[in-house]
Amino acid sequence: MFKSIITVLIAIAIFFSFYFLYISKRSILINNQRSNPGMALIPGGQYFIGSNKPDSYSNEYPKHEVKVSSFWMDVHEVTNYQFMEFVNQTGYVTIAEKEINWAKMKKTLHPGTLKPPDSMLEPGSLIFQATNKPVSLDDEMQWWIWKKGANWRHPHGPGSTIINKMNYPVVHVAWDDAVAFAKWAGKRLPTEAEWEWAARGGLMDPIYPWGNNSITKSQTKANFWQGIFPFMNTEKDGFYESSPVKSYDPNGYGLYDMAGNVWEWCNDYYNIATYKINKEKGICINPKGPDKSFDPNQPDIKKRVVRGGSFLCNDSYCSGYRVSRRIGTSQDTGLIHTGFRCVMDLGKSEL
Ligand SMILES: [Ca+2]
Ligand SMILES: [Ca+2]
Repeated sequence: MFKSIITVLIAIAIFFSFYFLYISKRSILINNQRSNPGMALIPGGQYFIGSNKPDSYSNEYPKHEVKVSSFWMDVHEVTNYQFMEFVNQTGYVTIAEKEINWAKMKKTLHPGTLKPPDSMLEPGSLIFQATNKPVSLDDEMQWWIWKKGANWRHPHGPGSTIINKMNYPVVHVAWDDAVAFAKWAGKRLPTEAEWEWAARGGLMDPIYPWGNNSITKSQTKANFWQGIFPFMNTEKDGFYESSPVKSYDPNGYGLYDMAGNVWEWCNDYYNIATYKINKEKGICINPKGPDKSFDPNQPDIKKRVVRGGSFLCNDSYCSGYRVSRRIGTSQDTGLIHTGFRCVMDLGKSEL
């Protein structure tokens, strides 16, 4: 009897030792949160990435199990102010600010691709222009136009400015620009698996970062396109294009604009078949994406994954604000609705 009481006491002591170790590690993490201002600690976990819901796109199938480790994530998209600090300190020049080197570009394209007009090779970027009537949505070049001189400092081209938009997300940044910023900041771009896990905000299989309430029927929770895309925008959410970061409620992890505002670059190459390939592997631990990109519609273009949708998304067109929605974007292309946020691995003392 006495021996069994001792055994129970030892078991209780061991349990509490581990419990207090866990609590102290947790408090270290919480305390360290102060040392990573502007970032939220995203606890690691295991989940089924992708979607099999009726409104899903084919590249979201099949759902498959992934496991991600804990990491830090910027609570908002990188702002013009943050990007300006980076440029001021490093002299970095974005891709949209440089002339396109046709000889170099040609090597990455399908043999026989014709040289575009010289005007298309001058520095510039893609901006949105509403149509003057409702149009069919099968040709996006109806609302995208190449604007000479458009870049992160001049989002709508020469004459436009970000002077009063320091707390807006930086745009017209290509994937390489985002990677350069992340390195300078001592961070990195999130993987697609990390991004989706974080967007879910701790909820079980939600459609949106806030849960399952329809984006059109619930109180405004994100900056997207209301009305008839790309013709008429009612601006019910208050913004025609991008909005200052943190304009809407955060998700369960304290992350803002994980739906809408601007699309966010992930580190992964975009391959339409990534999920099918990963499903065969069993549980994918911290998946980093495929070795190369592949989009059957544009097989010669190197694409990276972007997530979260933008101010141009609505249900009739892309529904990019769904947590599982994924598209590929040419990695050297800047767009007026694409930005990014960064993540950081936990330090050794935090593991
Ligand atoms: Ca809007
Ligand atoms: Ca966003």
